[in-house]
Amino acid sequence: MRLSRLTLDRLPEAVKKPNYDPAQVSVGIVHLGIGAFHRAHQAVFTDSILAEDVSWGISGVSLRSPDTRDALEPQDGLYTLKIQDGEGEQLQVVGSIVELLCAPEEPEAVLRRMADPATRIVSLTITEKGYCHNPATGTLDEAHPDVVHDLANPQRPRSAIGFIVEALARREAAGIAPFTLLCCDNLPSNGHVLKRVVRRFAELRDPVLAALADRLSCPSTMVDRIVPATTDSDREGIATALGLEDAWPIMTEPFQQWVIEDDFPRGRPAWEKAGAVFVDDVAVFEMMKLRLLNGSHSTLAYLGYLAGAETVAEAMALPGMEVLIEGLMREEATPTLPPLPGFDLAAYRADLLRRFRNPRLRHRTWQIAMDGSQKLPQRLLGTIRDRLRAGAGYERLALGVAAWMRYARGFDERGREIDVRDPHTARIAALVQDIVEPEQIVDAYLTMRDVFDADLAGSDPFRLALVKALTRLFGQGSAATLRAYA
Ligand code: CS2
Repeated sequence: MRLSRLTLDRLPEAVKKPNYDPAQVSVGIVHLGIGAFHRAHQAVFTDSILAEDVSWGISGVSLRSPDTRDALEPQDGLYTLKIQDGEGEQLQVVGSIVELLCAPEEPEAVLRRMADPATRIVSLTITEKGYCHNPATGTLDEAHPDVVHDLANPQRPRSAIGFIVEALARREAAGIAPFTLLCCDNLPSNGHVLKRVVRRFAELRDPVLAALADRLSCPSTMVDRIVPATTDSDREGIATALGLEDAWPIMTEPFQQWVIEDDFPRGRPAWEKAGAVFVDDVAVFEMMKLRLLNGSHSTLAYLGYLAGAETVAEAMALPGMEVLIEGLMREEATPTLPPLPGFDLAAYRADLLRRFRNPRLRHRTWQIAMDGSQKLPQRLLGTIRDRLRAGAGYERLALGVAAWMRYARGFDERGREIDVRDPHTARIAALVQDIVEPEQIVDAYLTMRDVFDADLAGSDPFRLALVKALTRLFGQGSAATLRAYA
């Protein structure tokens, strides 16, 4: 038997259920990128407030595969969230997603839903590469195949940006005010980045649309919750605990954080009642999270993977790793952050180390290692640029970047091929696969101007720091390099 509205009352007592009738919920939000992260984060905040206002249900859109729709539709959108750490676990069934759409198969249905007057917010978790932007500059990549496609076929878009601009055009034509665009991806000033790429795309389509894009509200947000990909053994465990099948449960940690700029002209759910924090300016929080959490995560992932650690917790247990990560955060990244009055950064860092050690989450280093070309600029390179300007050290950050260079080259320390997932896998392989000298590898990577801007690429000290770190990684391997920090 399957989890669904009909079987909700069969759930064991200990499982938290929606405190509203999911059948009464109507769509107020269209979410693009209905992956695990959204379902452990924004969908859960929304679930908490639906009892007070059923008009904020979510229409969840996949921009690529039909998998999520096909898994959740037979369950009326319901799914289980398993929240766990060393201290225990809690199961919760979430009911805020009331419609599932797959954009490539039903683009008209998606556009109709986005253009519907009841849709007041369009939110996004489409990952860094979904923005079709140049990660080093944050501007639209006008040569991106999806951008080129969507400009040529504006009514049959593929990219999130193409859908947004077409939906805005339809709303304008029908006299319906625009929705608020809510970016929930790990990008610095994510609302600004989104607005910039949407505006540029609109301008390339039609200058009238550019004026419309200028008036859009795109609050920035900082989102945080660690959400590993679901495995088959997770599914089995949930089926046993519920006594019902759930085709796609989500695993996560107790910690959750959402900091949002309060700029929602068409209204918004009272997410603050579920713990979200509304502020005037999110930039500082975003920078803190990207540089401390995500910068550490990427460093852990590349070094950990190379040293044979399958999960983040295993990587944290490698001799020297925790000392390295702690030092990276405290000595190298923290001094680059703007002041955060009243915020205890030392406690935040200690909490991050504890979260990385979470023994119950099997968060694969390989998962975090994906899309490095899109992640490194805001996670490590911006921090390094600030350290260079300040004449300060950045050895651990450089080691993280060098570990990416070693990893993305495509072979592990035993010469086995790595399944490198990155929009630029082929380009990176062509650049560096046949080179063995660390100096030449570094120089080849530094030609990637969409990752390393001209300043960084032209910096001799930076280049030398990378060569030094990469030489250590090739010469001694990752585990021995880490041990030197122990
Ligand atoms: C991770 C993030 O996969 C990754 O790159 O660093 O998804 C991380 O788990 C989240 O940002 C935590 O909020």
